[in-house]
Amino acid sequence: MKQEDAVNIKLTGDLAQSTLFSGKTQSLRTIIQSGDLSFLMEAHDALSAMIAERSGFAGIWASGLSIATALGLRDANEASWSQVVDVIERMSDATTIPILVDGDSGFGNFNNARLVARKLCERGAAGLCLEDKQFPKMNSFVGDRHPLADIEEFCGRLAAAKHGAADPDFVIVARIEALIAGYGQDEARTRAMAYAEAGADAILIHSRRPTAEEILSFAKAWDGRCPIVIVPTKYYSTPVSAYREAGISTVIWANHNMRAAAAAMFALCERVQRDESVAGVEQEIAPLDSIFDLLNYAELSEAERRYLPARSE
Ligand code: SPV
Ligand code: MG
Repeated sequence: MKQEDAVNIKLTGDLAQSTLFSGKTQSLRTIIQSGDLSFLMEAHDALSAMIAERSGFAGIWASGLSIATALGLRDANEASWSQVVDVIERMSDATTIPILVDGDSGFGNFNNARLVARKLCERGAAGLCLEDKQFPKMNSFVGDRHPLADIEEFCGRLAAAKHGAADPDFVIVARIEALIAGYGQDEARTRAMAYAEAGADAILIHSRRPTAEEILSFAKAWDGRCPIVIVPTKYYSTPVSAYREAGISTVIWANHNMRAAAAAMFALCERVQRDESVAGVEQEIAPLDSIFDLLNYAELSEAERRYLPARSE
């Protein structure tokens, strides 16, 4: 084989897998920009990502909280950016729908943010969400110390992330933590306008109130210069029709696969430990065939027929 052909084959293989040619960045852009309310489902590893896709979700939220938890770490930047990138690569390789990655506050300053954006884009992510906090961040539902980043400095972080990704369609979402940190609507709006100006493709406005009131007031006053994304974790009982009416673009169900898995594993381990038997749980867990189906073992059998020499034994 000529060296040129070898290079071509390698390029075809690698780049066909990369986000640049997978259409995932354009798909995420379409989801976020569409006039209909869209939903992103949380996933934290390849298995949960595959299940989200199989269930019909058009896109995935790679939750920082859930990924950290699955790694046995706290959502306080204990996971390094390269650990997160490795998880995202597995999730992306295992699915065809776009992944918006929770990039916390960007793992440092503009330089860290652009490095993370570049690597995430290379490894199959469709977009990156950066929150306007300082490094190290703390989960927005834990404690009251959530120091915000300086607006101008954070605008630089957003712009650097946007320029860092090789794919111009890579989506950058700017997350506003002003309401979480105890500032009012004015501060949230000032920040949202600055971040849209800096090139954010959407604004994520976060709240930890038990009702959607402050999110809906923000949406009402917003001039629509870019789409709004929300995370109804604490205000979970508001019907999504309220978000449609408010012109919100995208809802993120942010940690529910991780919490469902934890609840199921707690219950199962407790029962098996108590009963000293798995007989009672067999009917309640995923049949092995459904796992083999999800992972497409049939394709491997087909490939064996194609590539393995037939043997007589
Ligand atoms: C996450 O899922 O990690 C988020 C959303 O950032 S939240 O935990 O609700 O802040
Ligand atoms: Mg997070």
